[in-house]
Amino acid sequence: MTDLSAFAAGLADGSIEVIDLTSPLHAGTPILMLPPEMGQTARFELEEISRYDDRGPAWYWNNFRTGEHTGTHFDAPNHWVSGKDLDDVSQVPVKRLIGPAVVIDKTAEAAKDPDYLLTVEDITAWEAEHGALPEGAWLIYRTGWSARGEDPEAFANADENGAHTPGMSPEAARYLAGTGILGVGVETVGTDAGGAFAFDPPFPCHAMFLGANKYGLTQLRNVDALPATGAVVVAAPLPIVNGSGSPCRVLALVAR
Ligand code: 23J
Ligand code: MN
Repeated sequence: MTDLSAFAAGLADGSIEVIDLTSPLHAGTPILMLPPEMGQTARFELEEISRYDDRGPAWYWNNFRTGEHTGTHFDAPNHWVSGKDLDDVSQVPVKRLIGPAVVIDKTAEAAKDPDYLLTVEDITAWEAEHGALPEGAWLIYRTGWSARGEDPEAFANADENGAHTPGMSPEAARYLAGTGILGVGVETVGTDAGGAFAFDPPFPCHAMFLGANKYGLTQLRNVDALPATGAVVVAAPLPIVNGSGSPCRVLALVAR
């Protein structure tokens, strides 16, 4: 048996489980809100073309409108000025959409402090326990935030000072940008913390990861079903030519 036929057999008999890390995409899916003077991303919207009616008697179909960065989505390097000459979402090598997943769990910290920032010490402590971050890995930063995913207000967690959602420190972003990981996947609306507009540099995860030809995955669900190491994550953004990102189906494969 080849490795690939063993893999197919594992999928068929359930010894390899497929877990959907994607949030459902609908008009109520939370979106990022930037300061009002800035351009805003669009919500997801469906526009019915026909539904087994006189516009099309035997078929149902829709047009849709959405921001590239709406819902569970992929950040391509050209999304940020630091990566402006790097790949658009259609140019990302497909080999770099799939990799081993490592999970750093800061659910308890984020429950106590919604502005919790992952530190370099958190990452080096994880590495002391589990080994160095593997080359070509997706780093999944688990915060428990997806429990708020169907409540846009709780998900944004904003007050007069802006959003209070967990993220990573500029130093942690710099540290990770220097590793061989593919990118980071988060449960929140974006890879940066809610307060990251005011960080130095602003939005450090976007600035450093995308500038280092790495990627972001957002609004992940079900990451509590992943082991700390050993899962494989597959990210499938649409190949939008010149696109800066795309809504994305994200699947994890876990051995049971
Ligand atoms: C544009 C500006 C700031 C941010 C973002 C987009 C995202 O989070 C995103 O979806 O890429 S923080
Ligand atoms: Mn994005």
